[in-house]
Amino acid sequence: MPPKLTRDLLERGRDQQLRLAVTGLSRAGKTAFLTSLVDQLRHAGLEARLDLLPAAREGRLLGARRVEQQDLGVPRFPFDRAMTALDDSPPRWPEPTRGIGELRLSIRYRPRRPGWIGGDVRRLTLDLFDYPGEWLLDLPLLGHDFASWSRAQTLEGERAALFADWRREVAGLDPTQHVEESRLAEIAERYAEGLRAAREAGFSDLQPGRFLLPGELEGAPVLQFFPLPGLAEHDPASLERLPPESLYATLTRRFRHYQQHIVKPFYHEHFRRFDRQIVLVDVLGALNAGPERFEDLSRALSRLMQSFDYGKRSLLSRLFAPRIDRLAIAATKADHVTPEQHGRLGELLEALLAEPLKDLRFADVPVRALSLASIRATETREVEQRGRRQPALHGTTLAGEETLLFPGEVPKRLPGEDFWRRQGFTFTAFRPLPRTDGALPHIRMDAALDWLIGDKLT
Ligand SMILES: Nc1nc2c(ncn2[C@@H]2O[C@H](COP(=O)(O)OP(=O)(O)OP(=O)(O)O)[C@@H](O)[C@H]2O)c(=O)[nH]1
Ligand SMILES: [Mg+2]
Repeated sequence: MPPKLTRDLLERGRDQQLRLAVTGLSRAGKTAFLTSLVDQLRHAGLEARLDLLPAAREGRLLGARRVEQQDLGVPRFPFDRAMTALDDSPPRWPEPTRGIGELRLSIRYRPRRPGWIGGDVRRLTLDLFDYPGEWLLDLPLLGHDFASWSRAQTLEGERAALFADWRREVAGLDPTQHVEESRLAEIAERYAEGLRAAREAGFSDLQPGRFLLPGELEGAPVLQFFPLPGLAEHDPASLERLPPESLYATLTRRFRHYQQHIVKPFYHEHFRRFDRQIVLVDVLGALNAGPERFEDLSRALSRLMQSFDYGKRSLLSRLFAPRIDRLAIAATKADHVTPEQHGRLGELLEALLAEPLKDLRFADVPVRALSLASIRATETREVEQRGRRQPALHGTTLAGEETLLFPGEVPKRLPGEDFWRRQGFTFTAFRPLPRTDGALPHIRMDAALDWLIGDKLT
């Protein structure tokens, strides 16, 4: 056995290795979270503010270093590029992620009670990986065949209008007939346009993900399929008997190819073996986007979370079939609201994820809900208004304008009609705050770290 693999197995056996799933849809804040996590741990011994992480508070956390990642065939997570953007003048946000990136951190700490194994300083290896959020939504697609997937792609309300061109084109198609290759490509392009428009309009539940971000698959026939409406009117057995050149059989083949050759490898190579998970959700962004988007996000996340294995770990499962035994759900970008609203944000997230949380409780997997800001973009100020002191946020907009604002109230429960009618929440995108004292400024990254890895640092 190669020495690296033996060391990996030994570390896993001793539980000194964790693989953390940072799960979140597109723009949820995964890259910002990973960048901040690495930066906080690198500065842990000195400048980072990590009071909610006992190992750091007690001075036992010595720091972290990037080491050679597990899979050398996967690109490295572009940490340096992200830091260059954040340290720019004015600071910029890291770019949206276009492909997969891996990262392995070796964290050094002193245990509370030094034992004889490994001396006074121990090491925890943390494996992390980043990917475009768009691709994540393909995981639930693995549970479908072409017919059931087609049925599940319902288009209602505003979404239906965004797909109007595609719907016009697909309306006249007969699943039993042959359709020219170039025509299929055109209709698939109309579908991709619909998906892009829906993303632009703030919707989340968008499949297939590679249509939005094809990477090296641009123009390949495997991306030239679309759901077929009206299949329920046909007898399923007779559909299966249609000749290979029929529209139904052609689309089924392409759908299967997409599943087998694109989604499955992505899932198997990157998403199966996790020990811990943090689900990042841009709750405020969804609140800002209105009721239809908000529900769409809730539905997409519920489906998505069914793709992960949760449960208690044992030595055997740790080595051979890892399962997520602890989970954090986090509302990101909490610096967009004043601190007294942060608690509500976590509660609202719990309401948004009520369905998957029921299943997790049943599987007896501990979950913690919190709100955080991986990289702060605002500072809280007290402002006097009509004789009352009130908290407000100060930040610089992306256009460079210094702004002081009262973002409005976050509802505690799933918002009712009243909230949406008032549209009581304003969301302004800000530049990240410049770094002052070493580590990136954050809110509750230390609480998230404590929940996710703190028990391994004792
Ligand atoms: N104010 C604030 N904004 C944030 C924070 N984290 C992320 N953002 C904003 O959200 C945007 C998206 O964050 P990313 O980390 O790139 O999101 P992602 O999940 O990696 O997105 P994809 O790579 O597209 O899947 C950033 O460009 C920022 O504008 C935060 O802690 N505070
Ligand atoms: Mg990203």
